[in-house]
Amino acid sequence: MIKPEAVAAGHSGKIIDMIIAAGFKIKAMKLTKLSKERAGEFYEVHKERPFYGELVAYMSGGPIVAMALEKDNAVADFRKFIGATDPAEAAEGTIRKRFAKSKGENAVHGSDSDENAAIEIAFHFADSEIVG
Ligand code: IDP
Ligand code: MG
Repeated sequence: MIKPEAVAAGHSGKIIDMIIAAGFKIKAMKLTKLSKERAGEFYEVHKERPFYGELVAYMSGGPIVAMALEKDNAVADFRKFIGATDPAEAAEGTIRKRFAKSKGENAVHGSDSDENAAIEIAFHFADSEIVG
């Protein structure tokens, strides 16, 4: 996902360009807005964390761009490509180093395992919205 503050700042096109240039193939993509309920469900794993309420408000606060991406070793490569959660710790050249504003408002989300990628792709897309 491209997160709300990055979409609002007009960074979507640049981020999509970088994703493609890094060798990821876009299999599905949509601009959408998550309700509080949907954002809460997406981040349910963080329910007990102190920042959960803030995270749900932020992620439902404006449009996001959701994508399903394909690449060999996609999950690990995408996490490396976006950089550390906190932009202060993100490596040079990463999406978060370039676009993140803070540890919370950090421009992009990337799935953390193949299993969660499958769950998160199904959260955003019907099978008919994913190209073969
Ligand atoms: P990740 O997005 O790099 O996988 P996670 O630890 O899974 O990082 O956290 C999910 C999201 O929750 C982060 O991307 C960020 O938006 C938010 N978040 C994480 N830690 C904090 C924090 O300490 N304060 C505020 N928001 C946070
Ligand atoms: Mg995570």
